[in-house]
Amino acid sequence: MDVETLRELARRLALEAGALVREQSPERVVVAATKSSEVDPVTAMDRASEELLRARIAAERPDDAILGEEGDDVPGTSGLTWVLDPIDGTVNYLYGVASFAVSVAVVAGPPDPARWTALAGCVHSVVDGRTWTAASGGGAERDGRPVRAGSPASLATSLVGTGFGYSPARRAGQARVLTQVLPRVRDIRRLGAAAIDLCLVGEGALDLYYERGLNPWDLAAGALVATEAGAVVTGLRGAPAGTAMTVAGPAPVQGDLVRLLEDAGADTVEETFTD
Ligand code: LIP
Repeated sequence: MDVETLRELARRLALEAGALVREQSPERVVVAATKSSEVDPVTAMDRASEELLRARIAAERPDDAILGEEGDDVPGTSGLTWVLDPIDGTVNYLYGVASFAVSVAVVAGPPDPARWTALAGCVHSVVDGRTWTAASGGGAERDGRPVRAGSPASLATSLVGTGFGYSPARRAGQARVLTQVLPRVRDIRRLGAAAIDLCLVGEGALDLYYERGLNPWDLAAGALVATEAGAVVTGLRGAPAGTAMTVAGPAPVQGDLVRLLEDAGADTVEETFTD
């Protein structure tokens, strides 16, 4: 199956799951369970969205593997893995803040951002319908129109997206890093959904984005959109993007932010935080 066919399948799956979330969410969304901390929620619609995605992939791509945020890994024999975030930005969804998305990507190789080759992906913003897609070597689009990353003149004039983890110790460290970043950039935006943040870098609506602690499903599709739109997406100290750190943006300012984050120790921040 060629990458453009995979792009269209990812788009179709993301739009169907997005319609499910839009049309079947309760008036008042409640927490079904929590995960890494009491502020890391999962809702019934997270689970329903992922169940739909898994059922469609099992039917249409039965030999492919699945790595999803809310369910068990499914092994495959095709060498391809579907990487699913059924609702990226779950806290926004829980509170009714409009920035959350369904993220669907398909990768070749091991289900590890450091070692996979992303082939195609889709990020579908559930509330307003914006739909970003990308295919390896085929470019990135929003709603069928090509997108390109911006070209900020400098780090000091760059609008930078970021996010924070769910543990007080991690957040204390991230706050310390933020004191190093904020004075050196135009401004910060914390929009709450990594997949959308990465797509906004791809269309120049954010100049840069960085976050420590992303899961593979948070970044799989959005990183491909940003990359295919001409941005660079890496970790720190020569590492690929991944859980330790993800930094996205156009060269050369992406490199300037990488160096700033390296100097701030942003890939190892953990603080002892006591109330
Ligand atoms: C979220 C990310 C966000 C990050 C949150 C959380 P989820 O993903 O998209 O950027 O800051 O901590 O990881 O949990 O809503 O799928």
